Amino acid sequence: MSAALSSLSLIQPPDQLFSRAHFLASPRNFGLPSLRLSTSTSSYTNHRSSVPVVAASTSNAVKEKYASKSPSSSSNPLITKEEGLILFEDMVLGRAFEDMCAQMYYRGKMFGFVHLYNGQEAVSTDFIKLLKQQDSVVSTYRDHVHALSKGVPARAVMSELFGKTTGVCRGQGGSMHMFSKEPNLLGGFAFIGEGIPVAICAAFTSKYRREVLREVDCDHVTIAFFGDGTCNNGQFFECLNMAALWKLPIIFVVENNLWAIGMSHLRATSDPEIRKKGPAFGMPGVHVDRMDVLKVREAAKEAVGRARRGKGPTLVECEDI
Ligand SMILES: Cc1ncc(C[n+]2csc(CCOP(=O)(O)OP(=O)(O)O)c2C)c(N)n1
Repeated sequence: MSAALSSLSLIQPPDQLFSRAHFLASPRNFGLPSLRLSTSTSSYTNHRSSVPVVAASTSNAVKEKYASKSPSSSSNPLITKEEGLILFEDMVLGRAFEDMCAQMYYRGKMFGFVHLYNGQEAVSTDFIKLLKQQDSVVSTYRDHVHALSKGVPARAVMSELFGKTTGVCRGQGGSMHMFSKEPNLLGGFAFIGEGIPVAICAAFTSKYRREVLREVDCDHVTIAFFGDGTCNNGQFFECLNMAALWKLPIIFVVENNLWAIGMSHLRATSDPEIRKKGPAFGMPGVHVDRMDVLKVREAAKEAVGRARRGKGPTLVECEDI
């Protein structure tokens, strides 16, 4: 643990040290997300809308604060051996890749900042492995593993981090700006929230092609990943509005690790239950344990299926229990 912490601390700018160490202090974050089966979910209806807020779980802090609000329903997290192996392989790839990044950064082989994804693998794997090649993914500045899950070769991502011309962006983007046309990875973004409008454009394109240009087979969906801190950014709200207004085939995936660098989510956010912001705009808001691979997969299947069927956007908040 101490080795992991010390190598991580060397790849984070000083303002990230406390939060990252704090995040890593949880033993669960040293294992891959679990494959444990759990069967209950909870739901309640937002007072401003009839769109349900579905809650699979809450963090302890939020649970204490909102303990009284969650009656339950059920889910059916079934998976075949082959599917399980695909998920497992992708998560192991993500973890091994990031561990190697930590080592290489520590040895001074990479320039700029490098932000790792350890502990969040289930989210990337579960959502992106449901997508087709033509579906789009928009990432954040913590983007290596999203790129891997979307099919960018690990060699091209690592070369990018080394600043080589063989990198996915010819070595000119670096850690926070992974982009690859063929798998429709529409970018990592150093400025938080900047990727969300790009994702809206991709989703709008899909809808325009299907409904205006009459390309009936165009059922492409877009996923935008971002952190809890980004949800206090104006672009998030503007994009929720447009997505709901135009019923766009998009999924907003919030990777809520309870910290925005050194700022606690609970200190910075008037209502820490991010999923409630979905129903406020007229789309479902789902809450799921991001450490439970099967639960995340169920939430992802539901949201991706909904977008593909032309039923509009979903906001999914993935959080530790
Ligand atoms: C527009 C903008 N403002 C401020 C920053 C500085 N900054 C870098 S990371 C970060 C916090 C991001 O937190 P979150 O969205 O929760 O992502 P996570 O830490 O979970 O990856 C901030 C404010 C930035 N990159 N872009």
